[in-house]
Amino acid sequence: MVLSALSNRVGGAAGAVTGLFADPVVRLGVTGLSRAGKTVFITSLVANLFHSGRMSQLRSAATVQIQSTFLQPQPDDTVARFEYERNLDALLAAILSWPDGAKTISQLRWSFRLAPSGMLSALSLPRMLHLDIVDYLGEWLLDLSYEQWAAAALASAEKRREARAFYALLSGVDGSAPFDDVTASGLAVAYAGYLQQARWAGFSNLTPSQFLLLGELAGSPVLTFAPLLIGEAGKGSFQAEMKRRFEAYKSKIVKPFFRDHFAKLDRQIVLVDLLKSLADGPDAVADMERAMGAVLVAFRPGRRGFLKEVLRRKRIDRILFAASKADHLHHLHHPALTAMVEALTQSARDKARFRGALTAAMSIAALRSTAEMDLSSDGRALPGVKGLEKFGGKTVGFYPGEFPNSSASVLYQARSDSLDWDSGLFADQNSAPSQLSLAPGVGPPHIRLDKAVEFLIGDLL
Ligand SMILES: Nc1nc2c(ncn2[C@@H]2O[C@H](COP(=O)(O)OP(=O)(O)OP(=O)(O)O)[C@@H](O)[C@H]2O)c(=O)[nH]1
Ligand SMILES: [Mg+2]
Repeated sequence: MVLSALSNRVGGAAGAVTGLFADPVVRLGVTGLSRAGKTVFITSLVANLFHSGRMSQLRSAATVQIQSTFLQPQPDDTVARFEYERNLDALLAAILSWPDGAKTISQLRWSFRLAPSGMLSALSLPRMLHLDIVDYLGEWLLDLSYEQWAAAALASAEKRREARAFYALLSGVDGSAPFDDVTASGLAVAYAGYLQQARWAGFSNLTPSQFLLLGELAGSPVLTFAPLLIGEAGKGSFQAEMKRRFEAYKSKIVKPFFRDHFAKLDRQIVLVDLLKSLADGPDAVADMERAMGAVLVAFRPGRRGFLKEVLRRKRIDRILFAASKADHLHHLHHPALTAMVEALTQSARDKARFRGALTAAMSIAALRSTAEMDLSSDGRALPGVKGLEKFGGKTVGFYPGEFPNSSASVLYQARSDSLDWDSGLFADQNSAPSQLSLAPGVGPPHIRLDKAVEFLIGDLL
């Protein structure tokens, strides 16, 4: 019932606005590694803007600045539309696998009709503000050379079962031998196959992320390369051609993306699924730190390189770094989680602040699918949560284990190749979202989504 009410408004409102091009447009980027929670964030955000009953921290809503909000047709002809309706259906039906998996970028235009404010408000007409929400994958290769990327990619792949077939092929490749197309495409297919499987196994740090998409460039040289063990190799060699293709990939795919999309963003949220990495152990946190390091390069371009050039004219003025899926933890653990995101993104935040951007770190859940409960063990009360079991559908209580309370120690252990956390095991809850039945006027349940939105766009409303 709620769904159809939401859908109706989507259909009915489109095209009802005049002056489309004169009104201010704000572009909000939503990024993170794959599975970080980008799709759920945007879906829940839009649903909660439609029905703002759970958005009390969004001050503008409380002060009735917002007269109405609605979706508009996607304004950018060459970018996929973010499939809000389909994603909302999935969210309301508690479907676990999301339909729009790995798409490089998709976008949605959301418009606000705002009450006039100021001294002449009685004489003014309502204002319009368009918010373009851009969902894009964070795994881009930026200022890395082929050698640096190959070393990092092989270091991650080496430890993963999913990479065995690729390694078997790689061992037969001689980088100094003359280039040949058949070997190159065999190796690239094996490498893409490994990335695909590693993605399903839940790994992050899967580059180049475009290998995970089947686009029109599949099979072309810019997407037909793989990391090699770097050795001596001359002109015309297999290694030299892999390096050339890697550079072509950067200039033909990465650079246009940053020029056409990233460089136009005004506001940004970076989502990080830290809990999953914590549960997978120090190794996984180190892996995610490396991957995030690559993502965050975009927010602190160096003195030289194409990024600096592309981003020269424009800068993002607010960036929120958010740990997603915080509903997996009792609220007593949220400050420690936030401290960890702060530590992980420290240098990017410092640099962004230096460039004049406002930054913040938070723990949020775009879709709350648990409730808090006290569990007990040996007479000790443990702050936990309860949620639906992923397979089986029973409600179960969950305590993650001793939550590491020092972010410095977590990062130290991750960086020093520890096998397990000092404090013992830490588990991530893997509960299923429960079937949502929404009361009129309220969107999906969340944690601090309203605070996040207030930080990101509250000043504009
Ligand atoms: N409990 C809980 N689960 C969440 C939340 N946000 C996302 N998830 C789950 O995390 C998984 C990934 O979420 P998505 O929103 O699809 O992540 P994504 O970043 O869009 O993933 P890709 O598009 O594949 O890169 C899904 O199974 C979601 O149900 C949240 O706030 N709470
Ligand atoms: Mg997604």
